[in-house]
Amino acid sequence: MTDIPSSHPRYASLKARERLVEGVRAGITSQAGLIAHGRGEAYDYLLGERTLEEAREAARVAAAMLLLADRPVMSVNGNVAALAAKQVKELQERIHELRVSRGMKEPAFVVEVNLFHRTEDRVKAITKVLRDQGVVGVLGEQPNARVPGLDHARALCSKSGVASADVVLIPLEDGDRAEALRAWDKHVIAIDLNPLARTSRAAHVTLVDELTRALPVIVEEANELEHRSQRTLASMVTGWDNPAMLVRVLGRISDRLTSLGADQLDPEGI
Ligand code: PTJ
Repeated sequence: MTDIPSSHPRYASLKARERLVEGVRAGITSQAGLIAHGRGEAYDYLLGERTLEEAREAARVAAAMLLLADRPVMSVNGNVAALAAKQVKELQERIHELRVSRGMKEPAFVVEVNLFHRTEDRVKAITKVLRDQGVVGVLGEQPNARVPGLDHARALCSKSGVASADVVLIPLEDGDRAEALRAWDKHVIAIDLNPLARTSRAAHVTLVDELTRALPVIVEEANELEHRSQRTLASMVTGWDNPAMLVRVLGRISDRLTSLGADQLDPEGI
């Protein structure tokens, strides 16, 4: 890895890039994953590289969905494994604990490796990264179901994972697959920095936020919901208006661009 000084103003961003480049070398991340990350970075810059109030609100509703679900599943790909295996473990663990304490019949929060550019070697490598981090019951190595409407290996999934899930959390998902999951009657939670992406628009709830920031926010919001009734959680979910939230995020970007433009014209600015 390149030695990046922690004093560099873009330290966190450069480290994330390094983790993905290393992920490609280790056979975890696809080369296309590097391009996807670059697109995400551009949107993050427009958002101000912080968790917006809209993302926190979405995280609260996402947490409610994960606590209420009969069978919640999180899908993990090569970018997620390289950037956020630790946060995946923390989210799985906490949601499981909260579901146990709420007396859910099937408290497990299943993690399944689902790849767009699927190769069996990458599935194996990602599964190992997740297991080494402490993620339990990782599915994906032996797919025995298909997402309807998708062709090729990107349709593969597991009967006891995505296929039987009622709620699916999809960080950094391809738009086609997100739409196919929704058409399959799954309740979809997306994490995507691009509010215009088909994934963001197809999801029932979208966290327009950077993955490594967003996953801990879902944990924080789930903790806040610990003692709320099932009824209260259900009304949060039914009251959520995802398209309206996406419009608010676009408004934030537009305001930020306007204010950055004004700062650029002011030599004292920025
Ligand atoms: O590992 P695989 O084979 O499953 O492939 C994974 C990628 C991400 C390459 C694949 O799903 C893909 O091609 O995705 P897309 O269609 O490029 O969409 C990825 C979305 O994630 C884009 O809208 C990006 O803006 C967004 N994104 C990228 N990095 C981040 C992100 N969103 C949140 N946090 C990030 N760190």
